[in-house]
Amino acid sequence: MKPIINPSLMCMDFLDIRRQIEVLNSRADLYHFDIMDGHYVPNITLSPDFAKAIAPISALPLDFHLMVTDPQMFLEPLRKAVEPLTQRGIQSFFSPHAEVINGKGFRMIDEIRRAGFRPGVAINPETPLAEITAYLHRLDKVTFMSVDPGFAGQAFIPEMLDKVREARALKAADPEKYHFIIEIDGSCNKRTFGLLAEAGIESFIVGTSGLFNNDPDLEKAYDILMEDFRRGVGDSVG
Ligand code: S6P
Ligand code: MG
Repeated sequence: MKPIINPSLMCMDFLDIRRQIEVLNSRADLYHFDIMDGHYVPNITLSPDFAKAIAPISALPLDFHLMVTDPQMFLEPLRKAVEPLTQRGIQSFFSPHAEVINGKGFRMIDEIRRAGFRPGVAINPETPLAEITAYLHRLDKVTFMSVDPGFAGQAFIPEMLDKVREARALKAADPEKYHFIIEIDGSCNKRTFGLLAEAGIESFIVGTSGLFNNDPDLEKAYDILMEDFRRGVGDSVG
């Protein structure tokens, strides 16, 4: 299966945004777009206004990852921000954290769909899969965090891989019921690609360690990423 490559825009060079988007538009599959509120996580990154600036020059869906205590608050501003994409038939993702939506998960998923997004959820490394199984069949994507959310450049947490294998087994056992994309977020790079693909990851969010730190020239950095990926997956497959 062809992997989904999802560059994390918070790791871009902010002094060269337009050119980097032009480079990635013809290479990547999604744009991972971290939204933080300084409350759910102790950091602040991208914003709805920034999404509004990116949408007209993007050829790819935006993949919003809501590291916020009130994801609902961001639905309407982000729906508006992606209108230039929606008008071109490109549907973006909206993924709040399971840890904040549980208790109102079904309603939240309905609201995300009603706003025109593909619904996902993100789950922290220590959160078990059981926390999302009630509504898993309604999701288009699950983002498994392999670092605690909030910062780029953190160390990979291998303990979370069992949960990914569990999700893959569920999906394989009942493909009629489940259609969610299995995604990883955090420290996705040449040291982890093999492990991740072997566990069942289908979509790879690449940030500092997998893409942007590979080379100052983003075209070269992307070629290195793809070479590392092929090598990593090849090695693990044997
Ligand atoms: C982290 C955020 C991620 C990072 C990405 C960075 O809170 O949700 O999307 O941007 O993990 O990648 P790396 O290679 O620096 O860990
Ligand atoms: Mg993220």
